[in-house]
Amino acid sequence: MATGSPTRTTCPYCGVGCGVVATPQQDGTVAIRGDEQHPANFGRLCSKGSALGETLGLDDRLLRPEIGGRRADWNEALELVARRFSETIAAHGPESVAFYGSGQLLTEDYYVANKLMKGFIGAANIDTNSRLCMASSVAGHVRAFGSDTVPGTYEDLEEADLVVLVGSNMTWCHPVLFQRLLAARERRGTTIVVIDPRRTVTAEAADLHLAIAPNSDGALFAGLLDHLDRIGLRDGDYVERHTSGLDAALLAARDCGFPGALQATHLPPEQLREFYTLWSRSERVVTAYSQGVNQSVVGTDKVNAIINCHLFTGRIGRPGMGPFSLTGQPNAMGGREVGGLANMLAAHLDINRPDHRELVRSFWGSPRIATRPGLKAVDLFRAVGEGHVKALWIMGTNPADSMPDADAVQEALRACPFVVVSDVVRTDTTRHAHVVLPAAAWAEKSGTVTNSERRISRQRSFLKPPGEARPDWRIVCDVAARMGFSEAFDYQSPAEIFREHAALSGLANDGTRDFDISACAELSESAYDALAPFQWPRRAGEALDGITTRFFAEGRFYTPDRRGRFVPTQIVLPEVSGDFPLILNTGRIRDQWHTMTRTAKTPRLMSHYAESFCEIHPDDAEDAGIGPAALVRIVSPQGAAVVRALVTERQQKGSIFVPMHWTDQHAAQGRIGSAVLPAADPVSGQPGLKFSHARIEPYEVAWYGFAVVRNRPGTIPAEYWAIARAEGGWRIELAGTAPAQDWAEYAAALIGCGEKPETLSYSDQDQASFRLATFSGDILLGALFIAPQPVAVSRTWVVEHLAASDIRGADRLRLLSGRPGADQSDPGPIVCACFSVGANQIAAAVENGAASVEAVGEALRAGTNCGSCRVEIRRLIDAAALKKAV
Ligand SMILES: Nc1nc2c(c(=O)[nH]1)N[C@H]1C(S)=C(S)[C@@H](COP(=O)(O)OP(=O)(O)OC[C@H]3O[C@@H](n4cnc5c(=O)[nH]c(N)nc54)[C@H](O)[C@@H]3O)O[C@H]1N2
Ligand SMILES: Nc1nc2c(c(=O)[nH]1)N[C@H]1C(S)=C(S)[C@@H](COP(=O)(O)OP(=O)(O)OC[C@H]3O[C@@H](n4cnc5c(=O)[nH]c(N)nc54)[C@H](O)[C@@H]3O)O[C@H]1N2
Ligand code: SF4
Ligand SMILES: [Mo]
Repeated sequence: MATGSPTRTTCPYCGVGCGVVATPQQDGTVAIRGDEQHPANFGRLCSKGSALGETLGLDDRLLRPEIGGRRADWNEALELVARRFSETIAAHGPESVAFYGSGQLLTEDYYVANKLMKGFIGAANIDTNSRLCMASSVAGHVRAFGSDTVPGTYEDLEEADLVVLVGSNMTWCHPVLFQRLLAARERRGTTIVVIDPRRTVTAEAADLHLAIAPNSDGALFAGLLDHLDRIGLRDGDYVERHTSGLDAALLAARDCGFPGALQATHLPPEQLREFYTLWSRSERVVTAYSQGVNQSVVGTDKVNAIINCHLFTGRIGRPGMGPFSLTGQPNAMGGREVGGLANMLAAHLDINRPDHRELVRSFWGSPRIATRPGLKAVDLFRAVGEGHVKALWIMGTNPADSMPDADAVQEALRACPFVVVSDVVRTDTTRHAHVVLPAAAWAEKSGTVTNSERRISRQRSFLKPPGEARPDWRIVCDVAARMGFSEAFDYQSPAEIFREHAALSGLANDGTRDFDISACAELSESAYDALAPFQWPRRAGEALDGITTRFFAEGRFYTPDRRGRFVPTQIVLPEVSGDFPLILNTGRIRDQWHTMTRTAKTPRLMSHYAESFCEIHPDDAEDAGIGPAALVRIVSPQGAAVVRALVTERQQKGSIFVPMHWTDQHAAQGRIGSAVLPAADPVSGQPGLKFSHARIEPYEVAWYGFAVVRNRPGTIPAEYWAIARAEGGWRIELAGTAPAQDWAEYAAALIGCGEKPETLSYSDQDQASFRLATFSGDILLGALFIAPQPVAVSRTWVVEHLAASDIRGADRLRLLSGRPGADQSDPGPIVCACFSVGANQIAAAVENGAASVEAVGEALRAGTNCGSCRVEIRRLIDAAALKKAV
């Protein structure tokens, strides 16, 4: 089959920043593979990256601008946005308007949005979802280094003897980098320690798991600093020549000490000692951290507690050692480079310094410049709710779901006089927009992104934008022009914006700022097109090659005295409240990306978890009267959500965990953001999304249901539902307080009808249990299973019938029973999304002698592509071994 030419681009999901080769096929699909030449992934992709080709469908894309829900043309929409922003500014001043952006925008999009707000509107009310993600790392870096610098590289993880993962579920969230780490462990015997209150798949793959009490990381690392001091591990020379502030930090650490760390973390003393010994003994140690550190009201202190230990031992900026902040989004780092946060300027210049402001203003030739930091996300939406911000433009993010206290955010949006949303699909946020602008999506956009190790890669378009969709940078520039700033926003291409960004980074820099890519200031269009991934800094005159860059081995920090700063960190023991005795922790699962606007499009990625859940320790479940697979209501002072109970000892007592992903688009009451506390870290403004007060209660229902249908129903008549795409249709979990009058009628409404439908059904006498399947010819139109307790049918096996084309006779009766016969196989819940291999298949392979993850891979291919399910496969092998042993 003839195909289009391959395009090298970058994955739009996580901060690993893998290179992707996309090849459009004759039949309209796009083949996706990892880019062997990309230094982030060397050809590997994870389950989400591999499934990118399946997310490009246009079924729910925004194709045209809309005003008040009606179709509008671009000119009308842009005019309206520019007029309403200009009028609001004229009447109420520049701080009465705001932008809320995203670490998923490209650097060029981000640059122009920041330029428009800070330089031309003249306020700094531009904040982004990076506030929910990386703000504590940024603040911690700035406090310690004087700049927002990630000192190390991915290679350091491979060259370390000890890798400590703090608050990071890397197996699922940075899968390809985790596979690199595991491969390095194979080669050199790296020790991996995971610090996480939950026993995650990452913790299971580690050599040591410290299941600390939530939020006790600060004490853990303060105790470590004290320990390092007591055993004489100070790198006297490094500390003397390159740092300041040690005395105060040591004093605070001594206050905590081993007893303080013990008290805060609740760890067994020997485990704490083991960790301190490991860390002390390994010169080559990388402490990598993610949202278990950042998303905390003490997040910045956690970051500095970690950095303190690396500065103290001089273990920074050399191969195999250093603190390492794992960025979340594909362009979290690029957003920071352009100053996309409300307390930054551009190019790592300081908004609080008049000389820096003047530098940027004159470079931009702008009439004014923001003179003080703007509102940070939580405060920003509060100001929207209170009526101080009267016009808001949201780009590439879904705050109606992803902000803490998300119902209050929805209220604020509802009350706001003018809301603009640029997105690629309809979301819970676009519902509140006065103007919806259709943005070009990943496959259609060109620009750059920067990954966790400061590596800038090109994202290249390989499809034409559908309908009237336009790239974000273009939309921003079009509005800027209509606000009277046409000259400063007269860009013809992303390359032109990138050159300007690069030039600004080198302006009056002379080594005074870390971020410098002035080597790109005069990049031609064709050189930009061909740009290979490179790490910053790249100063004017330097080659754009693949050399590795690190910071701070020789000091030279970006503080005024060029010394790195120790920061004394406070230890606060979290309080639990009487009415809300549990700690609600939230985060991610392997196959979903945030609010599921793209990953939910592919059946493969919906098969690992088709429904949201709440991990609960068995004791807490028992106390609350919640059985396995029952529905549980999570209640906090902010709000509530209803999800499936997943009772497991992997969760520590006193805490529960719910994924952040489910929205009103996929479930009736699954938005956990409603229940999340909006309290934020006082230094970084990052909300503590991992720690809310909550209680759980059974969600009492009279009936449970499970359905498969060909077409998504317009409405789903049940108090509880969760819908997921399946091959050939949809799968739906259902529950309600009052049974339907007539289940057959209910089923007909849900399933819809096809040609000459034939229906089989079964019900017990009082209709408490009911089963129905409707066929048209040889294909299944839909099936419904109702029971008074959680429905026990083989989900994966039932769902497979949607894609089958010859269901006859006995097979139909089998389907009605919800279980395969002895002659049929039930794959069980899908474990390997890359090759759709289920738990039952793996168990059978193990039964047949596959005793290792490798052997299972050989038998079934499971775990042989991205590898992120290998820990789960291991778990199944261990469970089988245990069963044999008892
Ligand atoms: N599959 C998938 N991958 C993703 C994303 C996605 O949506 N889906 N999103 C990307 C983005 S934007 C981000 S920011 C990253 C996030 O990547 P991660 O930070 O790895 O993911 P999370 O699940 O948010 O949180 C990590 C862990 O922090 C733990 N934790 C909670 N409280 C504490 C605490 O007090 N201390 C410690 N030490 N740990 C704690 C949680 O139990 C959880 O297991 O993932 C990126 N990658
Ligand atoms: N409870 C809880 N809440 C959390 C977190 C948590 O751990 N727990 N994590 C937080 C973190 S770390 C993050 S990063 C955020 C993420 O939260 P969000 O940013 O709200 O989540 P996404 O679903 O990634 O939203 C991106 C939106 O941009 C759209 N989009 C995709 N491509 C483009 C494009 O090219 N242009 C435009 N204009 N739009 C595009 C998508 O359709 C989608 O609607 O969530 C935060 N919220
Ligand atoms: S690890 Fe997966 S999600 Fe992250 S960039 Fe690579 S392919 Fe994309
Ligand atoms: Mo994030």
